[in-house]
Amino acid sequence: MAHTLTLYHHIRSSASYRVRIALALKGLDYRSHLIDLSRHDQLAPGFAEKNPARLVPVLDDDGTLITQSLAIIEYLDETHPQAPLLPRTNAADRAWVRQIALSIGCEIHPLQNLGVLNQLRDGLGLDEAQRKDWSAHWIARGFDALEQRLSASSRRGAFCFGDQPTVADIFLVPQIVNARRFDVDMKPYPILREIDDRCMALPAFVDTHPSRFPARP
Ligand SMILES: N[C@@H](CCC(=O)N[C@@H](CS)C(=O)NCC(=O)O)C(=O)O
Repeated sequence: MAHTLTLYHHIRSSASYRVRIALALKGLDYRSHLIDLSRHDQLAPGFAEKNPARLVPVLDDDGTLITQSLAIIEYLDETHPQAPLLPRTNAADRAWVRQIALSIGCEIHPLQNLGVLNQLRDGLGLDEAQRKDWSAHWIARGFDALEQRLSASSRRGAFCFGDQPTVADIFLVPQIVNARRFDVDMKPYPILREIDDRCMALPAFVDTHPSRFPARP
């Protein structure tokens, strides 16, 4: 089958992992183009044509370029309606799911993005331990609110919303990978851990996990 989708992504990027999960949940085949952030591939001249912000992921659907993991995932959800990633029930349910994704994508993840951590090191002179504390602080603050929101909601089921994974879970699981990387204590978040465990029983989350990709020589 001819590939029409190409994903520009980095193995350890949580925003990239989100899109890999969405593609897997929908059973979509795609061409994988790795952008190694540790080798600054995102700064190579050609990549700015894909994304002037020089961030991954980028999806190329036969020449249509899309950046921002949530925009990519919603695009995939609209163009490939099987295995819906947003509730088809009503607007309030969809807003509820999106608010979880956005609380992670806008309020947690950007604060411990590679560029921010590099600026804390190069611009403000923070050492590795200080940068780790910084990341852990913002993740814990975001997870406190998320745990509370999920514990209080009747919309929660086996997953963040109901009994099928949605965009909310797609954002949550990669953020938990980051949390563990920054040694965030996950004990205060039993609901988040339970949902993570359920997701990690699904091939779409396991097969696309950063640890599944061979290290580049
Ligand atoms: N809001 C964006 C975030 C994209 C993003 O921050 N990507 C990171 C990797 S997770 C990146 O490319 N960082 C490269 C850098 O900071 O130089 C999305 O959801 O796609």
